[in-house]
Amino acid sequence: PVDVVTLGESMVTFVPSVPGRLADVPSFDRGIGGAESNVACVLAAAGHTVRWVSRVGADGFGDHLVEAIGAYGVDTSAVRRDPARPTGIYFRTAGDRATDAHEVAYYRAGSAASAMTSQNMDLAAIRSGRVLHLSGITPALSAGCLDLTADLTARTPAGRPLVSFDVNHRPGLWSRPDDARVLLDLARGADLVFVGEDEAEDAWGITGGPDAIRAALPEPATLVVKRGADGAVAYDEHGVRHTEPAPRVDVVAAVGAGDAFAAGYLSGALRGLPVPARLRHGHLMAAAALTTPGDLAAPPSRAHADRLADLDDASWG
Ligand code: KDG
Repeated sequence: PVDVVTLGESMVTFVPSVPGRLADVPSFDRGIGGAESNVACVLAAAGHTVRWVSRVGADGFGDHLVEAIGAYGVDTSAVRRDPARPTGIYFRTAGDRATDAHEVAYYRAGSAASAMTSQNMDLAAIRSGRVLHLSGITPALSAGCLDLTADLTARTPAGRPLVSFDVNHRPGLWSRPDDARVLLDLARGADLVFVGEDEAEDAWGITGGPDAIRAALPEPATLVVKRGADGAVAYDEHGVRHTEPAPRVDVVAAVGAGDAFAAGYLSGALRGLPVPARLRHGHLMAAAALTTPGDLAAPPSRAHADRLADLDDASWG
């Protein structure tokens, strides 16, 4: 089997090279985004076999996504083309340096990916990797996408792949009021969960930090709580808590950093590295994303990441 299968909507992104209001931006640089394909691309760059599963329109933007994601070495053979629905796209501002607040304009309602369901997707193929990586963006897209995510995070069938779930709460995408409850239920079905400390507070009202999040979410064998510049905390399947500081970087844009972090962590896990090294690889991949304007940065190679992860503790945090 491939190491990792990811499933989710990807979009062609339009991000300006200059700061300013969306209303004032004269031109945009084209890129690619989509939390789950971002994870796939970073994993492929780290030398893993990865398949990205989705639906895109039978249009030029769909061609671009399949070609660009494929160029990272990701297997796109299971991506289906929908002649009746468009590929999603989105525009955002370069972001405020101080607050990293972005204005975002999505054009994805009714997209090909939003029409994914358990009926029109090949569940056996989606479950065919060692790891299945999902995120809380997919269930926000439509009722069918929510059912699909629920089926894939259900603790059946026996022998399912390790299910990795990044909470990725995007309040602007949800059209139902119980998004917090839905995300908590989905996370409970996963084996490995990534969540931001601020995200857990915004979505679930958990204010007590990583230990309080673990108390509210004991089911996943492994829980990783991201604390931005303050590092990350992992609770492993043996009940051990690991903390790892993050390297200091000048943030250009935080979009995509969580995806890169998840990919770095998963890469370390697939290679059997100890949990602190998994967190370091997460931080390193996130650092690459934090220091570039687009959603997806060119990550360091595996050999380069290994050298950085082996730097002594004084060089970290
Ligand atoms: O994590 C980054 C993603 O949010 C971005 O690439 C776009 O997938 C995306 C979304 O739905 O916001």
